Amino acid sequence: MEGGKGTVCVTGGTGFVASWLIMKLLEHGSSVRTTVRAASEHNRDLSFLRNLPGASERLQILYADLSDPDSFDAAIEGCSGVLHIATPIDFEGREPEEVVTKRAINGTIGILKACLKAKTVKRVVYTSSASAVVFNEKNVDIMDETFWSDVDFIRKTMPIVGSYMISKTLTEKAALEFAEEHGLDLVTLIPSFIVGPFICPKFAGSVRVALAMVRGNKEEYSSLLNTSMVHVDDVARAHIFLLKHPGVKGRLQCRQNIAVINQRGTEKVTGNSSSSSSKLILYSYWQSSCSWRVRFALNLKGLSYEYKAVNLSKGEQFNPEFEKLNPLHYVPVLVDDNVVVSDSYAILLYLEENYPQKPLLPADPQLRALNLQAASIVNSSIQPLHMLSLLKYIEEKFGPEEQILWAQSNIEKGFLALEKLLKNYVSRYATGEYVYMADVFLAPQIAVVNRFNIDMSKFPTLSRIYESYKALPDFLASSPERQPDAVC
Ligand SMILES: N[C@@H](CCC(=O)N[C@@H](CS)C(=O)NCC(=O)O)C(=O)O
Repeated sequence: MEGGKGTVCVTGGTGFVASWLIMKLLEHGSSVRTTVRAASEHNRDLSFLRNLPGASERLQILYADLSDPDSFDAAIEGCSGVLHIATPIDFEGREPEEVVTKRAINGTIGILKACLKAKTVKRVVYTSSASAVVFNEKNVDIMDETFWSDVDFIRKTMPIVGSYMISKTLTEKAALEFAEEHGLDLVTLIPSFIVGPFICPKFAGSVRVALAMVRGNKEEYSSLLNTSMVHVDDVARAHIFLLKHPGVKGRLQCRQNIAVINQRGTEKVTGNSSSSSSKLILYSYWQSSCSWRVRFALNLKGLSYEYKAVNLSKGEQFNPEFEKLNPLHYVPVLVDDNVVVSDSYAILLYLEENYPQKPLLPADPQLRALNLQAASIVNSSIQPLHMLSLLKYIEEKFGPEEQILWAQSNIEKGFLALEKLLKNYVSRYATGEYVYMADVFLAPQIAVVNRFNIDMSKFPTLSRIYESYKALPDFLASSPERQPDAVC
């Protein structure tokens, strides 16, 4: 079979997606060239490709290897479209990350050079991966095509399995840059977690993981947490669509449903992204800033909860029933099934460990420490010094004047320290562009100080980030006046 008008080259033909795509292209009447690695010639039976309907007339299999970037020239020569799917996968960390990445980039650039040499290639589709998008510290619900994975973050958090994610991220960037520089019509397709049937003899890795619960493989459950999945047939159709529609440019995500699997691993698989546990109960008082922190955190993590009001002005915190939950007689208290935890700081750490979605502590050690420190300053060195019971005591002992002066001086001391601490990290939020634990503690704290006539112009950083908090729906929904026990 000669290459010519309409012939499509698919790299990595023995893989899960590529083999399915070859089958679909043949069904559509296309002529296909595919590449497989020569090293596997002796131990790999290619009959699953050769026996596909239409293969004997319209499928040609050639040897090429990403380790030899020039080896793709023959497969690409004369083709009108190239679908570059071949990619090194090494989740066991057998090779150093740099080796995997170098092979992926050099191989891809070799393929793109072959496309330029051929002079017949009108369109290239590079198959990237959601791994090139989602692994970063950006604490948002939706990541579109403008998001990139952060390779330093991957190196820190996934030392063994990270080479695939890093190589996909850097290869996609390199491909886009090369195409831009050389005027090559290239689009990148970013499928999420691919599932569905397969024709290749090797058990497709993502399908194996998707079946973790069926196979009872608990170690693999975590890969499925909040995972966006897509059917292999849709991925194949997206490739074919992109070949035929040169007007579509840039990066394109290809995803379908989101499987939300409860952190405990087995309990639920639902069809939407809002979580999960209906067992959480929060004992709260609408005006309590400590309760507000927890309400804000629960909202950020998308956790629904039952609200149980404890009326502090009526002394309900001293009821014997409540005392069983917190012998200190303070709100908030969180009950999660049979776990009871009080003190907002402890609750936040509990949530972080048990509901890790939307992390409230960044991975970077300095930023993490700073978040803990800022939260702790609010929790131990500001709020306890202006809490109602203490102020009442001061008022009784020393009079109302002393009460307000005491509160003001302690709040200002804490705020001044926070201004200095955050100075080099602050951006839209306390420690950067994302809402973390420092913000969860700071936002309600700043909100309540108007009770004490604090001159906030002395604290420009805190004033600025407070403006950002006021634009956050999760913060607004947790505010006192929107609570069921609010008396406004
Ligand atoms: N460090 C604790 C402090 C809790 C606290 O002070 N709660 C206040 C409301 S913000 C309370 O329950 N006060 C009741 C009282 O003083 O009797 C936390 O963060 O949960």
